[in-house]
Amino acid sequence: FVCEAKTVAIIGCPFSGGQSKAGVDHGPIHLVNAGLAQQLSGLGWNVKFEGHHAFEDITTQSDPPIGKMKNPRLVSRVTEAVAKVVGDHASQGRLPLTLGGDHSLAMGTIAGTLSKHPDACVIWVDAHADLNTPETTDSGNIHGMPLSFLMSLASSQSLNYKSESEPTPFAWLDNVHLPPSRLAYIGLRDVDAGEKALLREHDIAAFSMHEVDRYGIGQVVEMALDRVNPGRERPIHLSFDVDALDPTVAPSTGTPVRGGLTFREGHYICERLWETGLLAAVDLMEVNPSLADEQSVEQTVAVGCSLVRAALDAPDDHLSSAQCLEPPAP
Ligand code: HAR
Ligand code: MN
Ligand code: MN
Ligand code: MN
Repeated sequence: FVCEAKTVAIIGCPFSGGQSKAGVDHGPIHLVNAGLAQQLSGLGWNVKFEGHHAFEDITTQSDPPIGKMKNPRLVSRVTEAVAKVVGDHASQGRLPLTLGGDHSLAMGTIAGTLSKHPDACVIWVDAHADLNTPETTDSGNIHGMPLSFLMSLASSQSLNYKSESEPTPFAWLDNVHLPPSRLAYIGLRDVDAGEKALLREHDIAAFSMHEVDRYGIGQVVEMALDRVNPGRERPIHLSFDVDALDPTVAPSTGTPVRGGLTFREGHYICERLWETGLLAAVDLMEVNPSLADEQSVEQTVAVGCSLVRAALDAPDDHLSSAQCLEPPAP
């Protein structure tokens, strides 16, 4: 797999139903208004952007919780629609860039990627594991659960949402199975007890901030790739939650956690994944322009655009090897 067609499809997803704080649905609008499309054109990309997906036709009469899950029908329908949009763009040879919105959207984006590239792997950059099942969740917010659905952990572990009088609204995911061996995390530092048990049980590659400190980001990205993409031939789906960055770098987000990635560490991940030539799709999630002062919002939106440019080969931001200086003699 090589992503040759330099066409990026921006999929703006103003959606907040996977969590309870207002404003994250404004994230994609702010990112686009900051000039993201023009910035990507400036990098030589052919940019396809036809307005944000408002999912207006998706309404649910009533959407009471199923077990602890909040807004299950709405999240299911929106993510199913996102999966189709992402899958269609990928089939047309475009690189889907999805702007969130909350991270429940990744249920759709990754399902969409897998529909075109069944052998894809996922690099999930986040302070959180987003691995809860409908049983292990405390909050009931589905943005803390997308990976359990994608890896079919939810249906095996929590049968009680299937035994409701109606069938699970997530039936559309029944044929989507991301193997746990094809997921690697970078940046974790706020993982629930139930999630830790699942990480262990399924032997999932998880590089927390402890490993970033210990090995450095360069080593961590290689170790992550060695786990999920040892032959460096699988397409890579990058799902970047902006809260992976330290709150001093990206303050405008719903669930900030101190001790996060630096500006450079976040960018390095994006640059290195682009450099593999295997990047198949990118998500940028959880930018919430309602949760900070104006300057912090501007900063977070600018960092978000900058991460996307780094993932899409911003040529000015790193020197070609020919221009690199020799390292100093020891
Ligand atoms: N683990 C907690 C929960 O399940 C918090 C999840 C917060 N998630 C995000 N996405 N911001 O990473 O609710
Ligand atoms: Mn706004
Ligand atoms: Mn997340
Ligand atoms: Mn997060």
